[in-house]
Amino acid sequence: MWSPEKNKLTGEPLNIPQLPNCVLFVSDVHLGGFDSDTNAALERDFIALMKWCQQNQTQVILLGDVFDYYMQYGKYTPEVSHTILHWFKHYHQSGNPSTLYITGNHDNWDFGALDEAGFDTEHEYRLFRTENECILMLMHGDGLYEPKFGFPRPLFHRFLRNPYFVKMFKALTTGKAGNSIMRRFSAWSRKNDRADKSDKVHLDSNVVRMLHEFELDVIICGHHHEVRDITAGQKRYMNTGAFYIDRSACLYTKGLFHLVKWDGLNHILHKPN
Ligand SMILES: [Mn+2]
Repeated sequence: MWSPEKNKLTGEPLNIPQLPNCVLFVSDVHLGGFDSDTNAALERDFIALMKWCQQNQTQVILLGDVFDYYMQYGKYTPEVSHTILHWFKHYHQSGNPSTLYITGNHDNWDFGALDEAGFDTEHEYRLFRTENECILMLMHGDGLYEPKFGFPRPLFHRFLRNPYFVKMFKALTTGKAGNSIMRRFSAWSRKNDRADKSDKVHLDSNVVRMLHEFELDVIICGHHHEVRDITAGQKRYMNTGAFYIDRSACLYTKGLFHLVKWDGLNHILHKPN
């Protein structure tokens, strides 16, 4: 259990914010990665779920790969993001609290547009304290920059996130062309990722290790597109799975975490019994 005197994770004085009472964690929407009908259905279901959260006093936290590929070029933002960024901008301007957006390996290249839409943007991880004093870590799941976690991103992901590569890629392409090239590449890598079981084992085993090594109580992430709800002693690992496949997510309410599913037809968030 977490002790207020120490923070093994950072070694710094504890300053961990409290998680709101009711939170929905969503990741891996991969909007823009499919044919136009599929993209439209995905966007419609996602926005409907965001509205449901607003009506039900539920704070949303996005855990990355909301867009299948997202790279901002100056003022240019990919078209696929416009409806959602517009919706959130309006939502934030209407006095709602800022939505935390932890970027993933498909939508990491934000250069201010997410902040402009009122998001609280994070590229690594965040910690929260729950009402029953559990420490929760949130991340996307593709790895972490800081070596102390022992969970480096795959070499290729690090290359894609490298500022020199990004600068060169942006210099060689227009916003539209660059996003289109990388979206095609994303579709290809998504196909391969799904086939690669070892990636899933890699994420799952690192999460369980980090739960113990850093005295965390709960880790929630996405990335590998399969839901997980694993209890190891007092510790809990939850993976939201992929919204684009299963309309799955995680819900925190009344001090408890649940895997949930969005029923876009009936606008119901199904919780386990
Ligand atoms: Mn991912």
